[in-house]
Amino acid sequence: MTGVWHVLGAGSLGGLWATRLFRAGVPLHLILRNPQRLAEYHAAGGLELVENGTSRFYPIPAELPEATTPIKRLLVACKAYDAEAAVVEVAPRLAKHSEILLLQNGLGSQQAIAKRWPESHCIFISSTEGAYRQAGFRIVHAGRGQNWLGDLVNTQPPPWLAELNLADIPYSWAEDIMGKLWRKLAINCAINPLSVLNDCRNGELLNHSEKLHELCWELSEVLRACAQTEAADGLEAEVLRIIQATAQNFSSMHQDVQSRRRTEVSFLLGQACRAAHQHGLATPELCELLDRLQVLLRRHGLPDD
Ligand code: NAD
Ligand code: KPL
Repeated sequence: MTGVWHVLGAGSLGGLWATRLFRAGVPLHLILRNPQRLAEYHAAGGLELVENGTSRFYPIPAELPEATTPIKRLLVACKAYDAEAAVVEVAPRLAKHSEILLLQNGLGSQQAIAKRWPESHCIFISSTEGAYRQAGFRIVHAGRGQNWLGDLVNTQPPPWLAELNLADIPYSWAEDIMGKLWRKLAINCAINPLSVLNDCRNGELLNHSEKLHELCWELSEVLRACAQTEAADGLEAEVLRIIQATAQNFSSMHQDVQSRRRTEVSFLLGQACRAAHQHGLATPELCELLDRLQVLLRRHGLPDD
């Protein structure tokens, strides 16, 4: 084993990673946000993972951010809008040259963390796994997928990747992690806001093929302006393929809005619009989509960023 992992945020994806690492014998600690949540966790007896209809408890040790043991490898499993503030809480414990693994969707939060803690070594992760929380500490593994890991500074894969093998966590080392993150961001920008505005399952978006075409065209332009040419290639075809493959699903943003949870819009469509603006690109379709989405979010009493 290559040292203790700390998992910050015991939600859906954090719980999915933590339980699989723990049962493979990898030493790890969960970091829970406050004493009340820690007490609830102790009362629950651990994290419960439901896979293929079977449920098991994992009594993973848990602590508060202000514990004093040094942190050498930190998996940040909060939403993008919480990630930087969550790292601030444990920053005094970060060992020199610690590793910070960032599981956030979209872009923006990872760069902010990498800039703020330059002595740490940041690894970005793009995940297509699916998990959701059914109750306090009960997590359902809803869909298999892939985790792409990559590092903007060191292109060599780290030795602890072997622990992901042991834990049966699917992964690939991505030499071009920014390409993977941008591609996923663009797909989410094409599908998720439209599904919220039309209040529909992904498949129904096939009735809006002209709008999808215009959005994909502008998104491809944004990707090219950001030097993400590969991520731009064939974007529309992949969006249509994903819509068909997930036709019966509601997008994650649709689910967030339905459950009155804050969305990650600022790190998805907001990020695409900011990048367009920085590069002097006119993206009227994306801007209009963001405006309409923000109006809807405010109408639902949700933050529009
Ligand atoms: P989640 O809301 O289920 O879990 C986040 C957890 O972080 C919550 O338990 C929250 O209490 C905790 N948290 C927030 N601030 C904290 C702090 N300061 N200290 C300690 N804990 C704190 O979110 P999620 O669905 O696991 O998503 C995490 C990230 O992974 C998001 O960016 C999401 O887009 C991405 N993602 C999720 C999935 C999925 O299937 N759930 C799939 C791919 C990507
Ligand atoms: O990732 C997704 C999401 O719902 O967030 C898909 C299904 C690909 C749609 O954008």
